[in-house]
Amino acid sequence: MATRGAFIAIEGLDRSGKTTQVATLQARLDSEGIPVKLFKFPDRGTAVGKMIDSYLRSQSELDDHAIHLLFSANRWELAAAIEQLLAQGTTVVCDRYAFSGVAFSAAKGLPLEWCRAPDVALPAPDLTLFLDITPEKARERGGYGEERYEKEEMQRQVRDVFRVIASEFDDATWVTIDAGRKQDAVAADIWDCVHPLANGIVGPVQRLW
Ligand code: T5A
Ligand code: NA
Repeated sequence: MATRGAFIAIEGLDRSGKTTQVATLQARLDSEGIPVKLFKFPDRGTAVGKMIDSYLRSQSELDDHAIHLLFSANRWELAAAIEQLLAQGTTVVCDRYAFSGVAFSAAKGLPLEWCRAPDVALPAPDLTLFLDITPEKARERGGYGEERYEKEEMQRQVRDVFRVIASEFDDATWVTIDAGRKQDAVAADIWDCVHPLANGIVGPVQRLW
């Protein structure tokens, strides 16, 4: 039976090592001869992404609802491309996805169900790997940067919302990984989870949510 590519999301708190691990995973998939394409959300390169970038760097102000919808629109801009790649048998790895969208906006106080709504019917990851890190460990990595959400109290609240989101998934679809360890140990756990999906998936892409 024909298979499609696997859709894998790497989620996590700021400084948890997502971008580092996504690059390591891409190299591993490449070396195994598995076609892979990376996406990163927000994608700051699109027209919507430029507005998001300006907001995150505190160069512009936006209503909490408005910025939430822009983050979602940024995913919708790329949803068709993701689906096409999956159909062609390419594994798609996303550095953040809709779960970050919900977690960060709900952490600011917007209702969880309102936050979910604009992402309903987006392609759903087959596997989400949540890189979990304590604020204390994140601080050891040089602390948070200069961007809008990179403050300890905000990150604690985001972590709480991610726990709620995680509880809605089964153990095969959402895996929490202790990202406070050495890079190689985290990468090994990620590969253990991705490896069984890397030769493709039978059946249609699921939908959020
Ligand atoms: N957001 C995002 C929303 O509000 N709504 C949305 O819908 C979406 C998609 C920008 C912000 O937007 C919010 C969430 C964010 O606040 P971003 O552009 O992904 O999101 O954020 P970045 O700043 O690019 O990424 P992070 O700061 O979150 O970092 P990463 O990617 O988690 O971590 P990484 O790999 O860059 O590593 C951080 C540092 O730690 C070191 C690295 O070398 C680096 O210096 N490091 C380690 N050190 C020790 N041990 C390890 N195991 C290490 N792994 C990495
Ligand atoms: Na990153």
